[in-house]
Amino acid sequence: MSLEQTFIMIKPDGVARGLVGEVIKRFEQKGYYLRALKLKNVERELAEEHYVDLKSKPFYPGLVEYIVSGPVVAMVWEGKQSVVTGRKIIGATNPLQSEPGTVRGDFCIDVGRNLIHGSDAVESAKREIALWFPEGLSNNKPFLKWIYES
Ligand code: IDP
Ligand code: MG
Repeated sequence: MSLEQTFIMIKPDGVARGLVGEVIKRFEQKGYYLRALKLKNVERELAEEHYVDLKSKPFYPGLVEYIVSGPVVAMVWEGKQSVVTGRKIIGATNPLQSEPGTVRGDFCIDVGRNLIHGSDAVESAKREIALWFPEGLSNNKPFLKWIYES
């Protein structure tokens, strides 16, 4: 069985609004397991590197300001197809187009305050996890047999 990892970050608005538990709950109850978590004040260089692919976009400076504006919760969640399913749990980039039942669909309105980040592909997840967790991950696999058949 190949268990994918995805990088999920609760952005400063999500932390400030007290939605950390709500987000964690949704990933936990799906059956994914938490390999890493930290509350972090983000250095500007890290925010810039995280969103380096968007550097040419007009909203990039505002996006970097948003990410450094308060602590974020950075996490790694692991399980079958966690990248694509994580994106479904999160919802569309623009919260007004996110379905109800998704995190963004349920808890936010503006694209520039869309509460949460999730890796968009397995390769970007690897890059982001290495960037945010250079110290490596914990070894936490307590309940696999209750989630997977084999
Ligand atoms: P994603 O977070 O759904 O993967 P991306 O296109 O990778 O979306 O954009 C990264 C982040 O940049 C978004 O989550 C959002 O916070 C911000 N962003 C994207 N498009 C806009 C925009 O048009 N205006 C302001 N912020 C934007
Ligand atoms: Mg993205």
